[in-house]
Amino acid sequence: MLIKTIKPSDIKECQVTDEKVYLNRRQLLKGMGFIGAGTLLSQSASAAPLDFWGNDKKGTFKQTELLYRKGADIGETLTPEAKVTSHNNFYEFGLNKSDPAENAQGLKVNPWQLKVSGEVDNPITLEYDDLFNKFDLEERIYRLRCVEAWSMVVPWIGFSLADVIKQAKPNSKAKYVAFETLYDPEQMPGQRSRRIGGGIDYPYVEGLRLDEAMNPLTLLSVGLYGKTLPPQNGAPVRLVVPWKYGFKSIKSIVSIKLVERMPPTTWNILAPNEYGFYANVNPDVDHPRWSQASERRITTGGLFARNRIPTLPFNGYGEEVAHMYKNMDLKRFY
Ligand SMILES: Nc1nc2c(c(=O)[nH]1)N[C@H]1C(S)=C(S)[C@@H](COP(=O)(O)O)O[C@H]1N2
Ligand SMILES: [Mo]
Repeated sequence: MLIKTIKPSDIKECQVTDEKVYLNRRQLLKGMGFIGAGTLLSQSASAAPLDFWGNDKKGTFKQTELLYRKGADIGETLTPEAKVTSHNNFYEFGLNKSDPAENAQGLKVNPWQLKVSGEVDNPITLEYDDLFNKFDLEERIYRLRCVEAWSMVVPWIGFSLADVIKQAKPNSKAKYVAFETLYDPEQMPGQRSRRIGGGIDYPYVEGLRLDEAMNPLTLLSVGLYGKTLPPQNGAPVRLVVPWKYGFKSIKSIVSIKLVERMPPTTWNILAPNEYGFYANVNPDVDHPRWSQASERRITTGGLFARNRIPTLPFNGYGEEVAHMYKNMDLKRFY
């Protein structure tokens, strides 16, 4: 156990995450009128719900053990489970990194329906149990690189999105895939209040080109660290696209729709000059307000662990994915 010399309430979240980027992203929302100055100031005053070091957070949501095929070691130190499940972005439950773990524990995930529809010959609906029984579950250890320039290494459990799409039999019109998160304001405080939810027009939506969706790396995740996903990580099923910025990896999905045209995506709608449709991790294309050349790897350590590492093109997955973009200007299609 770490001996804490600093009370959690003494530490602003912006010191824990990357201070500059954290403030910048909030500043954007504030400028758009979604966060009052009071909100910015009250961050440190509100009691931190979690152990600051992230070591003791368990949550009240019941996770179940999964049966799965072990994944390949990628030679990276895993981010501890306590960090993966306590440092989250899930704006439906609030803007602070600790909000999702605090506010999402009551999310009802069973029953759940995930519909696969649109330009397909065989529309399918996956019920809660289908998410764990219909496909072989395998572990995939992936790097997750947030656009805010922090990253983690997470042992996800799930199955290839391609397996699901193949079952639905896309027709010749299908060119893109559109994803939607649950819309349930009663359960998601950020959907009831523009202040809590960052002014996003919910439901949260995301999209991929069909070849990106069919890439073997693209995962539908139903678990992490050997158990079902906790709500803050997107229970019961979320996307994981490891070569793209984290915001593409949409959580708590209820709809996957094959479509003809490039679908709208949440962060692109909010700030199109800052967040593109593609959002491939790229150290050579900076965010308009901060550098993407390096990232803070969240491993162990607390306040004093720097862990600054260079960011890799396609988050290190170039061999698997660069061919999909070989004729594209990645500065233009950011
Ligand atoms: N529905 C929804 N999905 C979401 C988000 C969100 O706010 N809402 N945040 C995204 C962002 S910005 C990141 S970095 C990842 C974080 O996933 P994690 O909390 O499991 O690490 O989820 C992504 N998926
Ligand atoms: Mo992110």
